[in-house]
Amino acid sequence: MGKTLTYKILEKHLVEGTLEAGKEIAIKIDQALTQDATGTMACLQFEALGIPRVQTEVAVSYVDHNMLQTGFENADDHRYLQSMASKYGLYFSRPGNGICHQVHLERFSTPGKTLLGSDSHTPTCGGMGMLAIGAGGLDVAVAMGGGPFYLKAPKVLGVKLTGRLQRQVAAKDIILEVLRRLTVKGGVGKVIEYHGEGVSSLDVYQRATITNMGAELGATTSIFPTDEKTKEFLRRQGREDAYVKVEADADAPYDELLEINLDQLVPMIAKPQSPDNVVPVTEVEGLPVQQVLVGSCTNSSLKDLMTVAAYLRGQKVASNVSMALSPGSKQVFQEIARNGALTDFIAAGVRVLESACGPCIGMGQAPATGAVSLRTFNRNFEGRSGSKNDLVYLCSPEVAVASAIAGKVTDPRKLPSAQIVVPEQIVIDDSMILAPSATPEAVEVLRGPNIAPVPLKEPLEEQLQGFVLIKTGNNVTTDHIMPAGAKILPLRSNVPKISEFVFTNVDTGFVKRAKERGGGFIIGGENYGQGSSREHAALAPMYLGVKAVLARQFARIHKSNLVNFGIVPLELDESAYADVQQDHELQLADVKKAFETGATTVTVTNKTTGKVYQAKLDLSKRDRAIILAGGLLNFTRKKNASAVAA
Ligand code: MIC
Ligand code: SF4
Repeated sequence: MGKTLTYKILEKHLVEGTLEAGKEIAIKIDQALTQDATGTMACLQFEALGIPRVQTEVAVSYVDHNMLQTGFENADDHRYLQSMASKYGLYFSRPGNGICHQVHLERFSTPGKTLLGSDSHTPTCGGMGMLAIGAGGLDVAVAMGGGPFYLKAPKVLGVKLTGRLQRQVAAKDIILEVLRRLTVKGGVGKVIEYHGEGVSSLDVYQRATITNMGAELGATTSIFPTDEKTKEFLRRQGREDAYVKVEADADAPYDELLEINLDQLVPMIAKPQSPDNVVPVTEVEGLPVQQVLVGSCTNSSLKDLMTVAAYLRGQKVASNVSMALSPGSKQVFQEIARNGALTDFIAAGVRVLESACGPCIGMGQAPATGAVSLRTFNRNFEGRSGSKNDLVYLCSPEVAVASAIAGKVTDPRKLPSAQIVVPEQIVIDDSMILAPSATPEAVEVLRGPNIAPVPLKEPLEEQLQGFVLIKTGNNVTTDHIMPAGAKILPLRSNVPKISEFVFTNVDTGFVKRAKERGGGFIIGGENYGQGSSREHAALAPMYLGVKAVLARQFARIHKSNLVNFGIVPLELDESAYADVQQDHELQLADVKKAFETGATTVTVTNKTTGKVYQAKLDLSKRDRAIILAGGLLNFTRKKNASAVAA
């Protein structure tokens, strides 16, 4: 029988385990990426591992998230990251060079290779036929140190594309349609593999939009095969040597199948406040819009901006709309300046921002009270924009530009025809990517006062006892647990300080309660911890004394982050979840024993209601050992120490 592309790449990189869906495997990582918001922790953790030089073929430290330097904190972080990269062997993509995923796609992505990144949208490079996976910073630090990456062998969901996109229908509409059908938890435990005759009509920019936003499905990653379009993309990047043909066999055994006929697809939009709240644009047509933003790692490529420019040329942004735009990379920015698209933007009244994540992570452009904001981004979780009760809609660049001109949500098929030209020759200039030092001994790592040491946890106690600090519903995101934005992002290198903001957008009493009670438990619903890879959503609760999270079910990256920081993740059935409430007192009497004996349940006594639950303990042997040790750093150090002693 044939093989899927996913399993072909996994097979080539397999270090431990058997390739059977659901079983734990370990794979070799060829490339690693970090960004500044998760990167300072990842780099501090790498230093704590005591390995002198990164071991992956390529490792790149990007600065793209924390760019609003309203105090010394972000600037200090940038300086730390630059000196650390130089000493330990990472390339350093300077602030201004662009969003990590866009730059990595342009300058480093290589078909058939594995990429691990400390950002949930790392799958963007799946558009280049890479197996590109998002993870917590500590997992990336370990991979940079030469360790393998552990994951459950995924199921493979094949998406068969037939037909061809019609005029003004975009790649974004494909992924919005997949989200509409599968929901934000439809991809958990799966790789989404695109195939079928419709693939060849999509260029790499379009494929990357689709794989990027596969993160919103909760998928392990998404991937496309390579072909002439891939070759063409690499040729324009002056990297045709990197081309390798990778594809699934014709009889590849997909665990599940989905088919999308591109001929019939229409422009789509995700309504507030979830990326799977998707409807055809026609359903909300006419809704007055106050803000339109083009950018983010989903839709800020040269093709996207040339599309927006083509329709804006000679037009003005409506007087009720504030439109802003961030180019995905310096390459894109330089090109639009060179070919005149930038002039079209300025003339139309667009506010042009620097090449960075910007408003996507709440760094500026928070919308006005009650304002409808249309964004080409990937997430519209509550409050992520920086404004409470925000109304963020997610759409394609085509919908964004049509609506910006009209001042209301507009079906882009009403736009007049325009010629979209993506330049044949682009200027390649890597001067903003600094190579590591050839004399690392001479490099001093520069740390500012905002950079606090990574807190460590004690080994797992015999029993856990305490109060429920909060009970949440389903699909709680890491943006709910550990918000970002202009006020909080600068504290990413300082866990004691950032922990003051845990759950602040949801429940302002959480931190006080956690402190008064000396820690305790969190109760979560389904898909707990979806969204971003930020390990601060585990690290900061750990710092506040959270000992276990008992949820109906977890999102993949967050569950790993909990394990990495020694917090026990347990799964509750429906009746236990219904019974347990905030402020109840829980006792997990034999928790350590359960970890040691390989038990698959832990007995939880609710001392308030008198009920006893059996919570599911679904962790591999290695995960159990990590929690017993008090987290991955302790575990790795212990392992390294015994290796040295042996
Ligand atoms: C995001 O889009 O939420 C982020 C900011 O890029 C995060 C990483 C972070 O929180 O630093 C992600 O997607 O992993
Ligand atoms: Fe940056 Fe937004 Fe992409 Fe996250 S989703 S990497 S914040 S652009």
